[in-house]
Amino acid sequence: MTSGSPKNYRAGFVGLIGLPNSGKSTLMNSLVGEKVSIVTAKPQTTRRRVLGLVSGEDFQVVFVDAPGVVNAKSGLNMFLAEEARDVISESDVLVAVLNIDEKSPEQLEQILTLVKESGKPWIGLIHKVDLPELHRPQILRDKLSLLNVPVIQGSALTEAEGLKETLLKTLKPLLPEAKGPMYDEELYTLSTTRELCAEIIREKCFETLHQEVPFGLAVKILKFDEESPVIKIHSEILVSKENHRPIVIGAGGAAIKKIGSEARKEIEKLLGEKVYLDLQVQSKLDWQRNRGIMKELGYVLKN
Ligand SMILES: Nc1nc2c(ncn2[C@@H]2O[C@H](COP(=O)(O)OP(=O)(O)OP(=O)(O)O)[C@@H](O)[C@H]2O)c(=O)[nH]1
Ligand SMILES: [Mg+2]
Repeated sequence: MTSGSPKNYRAGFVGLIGLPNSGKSTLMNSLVGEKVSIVTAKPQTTRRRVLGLVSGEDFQVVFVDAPGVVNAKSGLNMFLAEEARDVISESDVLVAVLNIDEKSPEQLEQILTLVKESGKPWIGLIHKVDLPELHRPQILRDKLSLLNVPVIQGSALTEAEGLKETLLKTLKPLLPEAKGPMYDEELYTLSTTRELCAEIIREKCFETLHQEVPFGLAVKILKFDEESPVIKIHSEILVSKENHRPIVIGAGGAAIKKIGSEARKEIEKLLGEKVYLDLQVQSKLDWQRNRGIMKELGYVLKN
């Protein structure tokens, strides 16, 4: 037991479960107070779970940001589906993130079914309430009110502080009792610096590139050299089709320059030091169907 931990200490893993684009990663960052998970306007941004820690006097929550729930039986999408399911089964408590701008109420119901069937304690979060309501969220509220679970609402974008306070207050009694914190209270994520850098590069690719290109793209850090006066990062952007390579590079190298310069600035902010960032674009045909490459990239759950 950590000396000084209060008697009623609680700690646990809290999975954020929702559809792609429901705002899980935005919520995660606002709860942690740091950018630990990348955010874009495109669905299926988050691919692997990201852990973000919030510690208080008598509690520690490890929030788990999962990929949006999708139905798929092969390739990268199957990994996303499995990863979301795994986060559900490994969490102590779940937050169903239900975004009011979702076009399909049936899909939102699928999230409710998943969290209900998990048998875990959970709360419903009606999210993005700063937006005009699109698709009869009152039906959702009525459904939630019958389920006998705590329901809160808010916007991680426009009222982050208030939402954090309400969410933590609602979550705390649902967390398992614990002798003390599970992780160092100073930590805010369990991602490594390499992982954070690779994700920043991927985010800039998502922002710069369109149509199907970002969805078939992965980022690998080849070398992270901290010995030299300027930190040198060598990274590879993998594309799944040969004709995506010139798109990532852009006319006269314009796209890759933009990705590189935006990623470098953000990595420098993260590391607090000057960085030299080298980006190479490689095509590996249909890497999403190649188990060896998927594994190397961390997109395989079971061996
Ligand atoms: N209006 C509004 N937009 C939001 C809110 N939270 C997130 N967004 C926007 O919704 C989009 C998706 O946000 P993300 O946080 O990446 O969503 P996600 O659920 O993590 O998405 P995936 O990783 O693809 O599953 C981004 O454009 C965000 O800026 C919110 O509270 N209000
Ligand atoms: Mg996300």
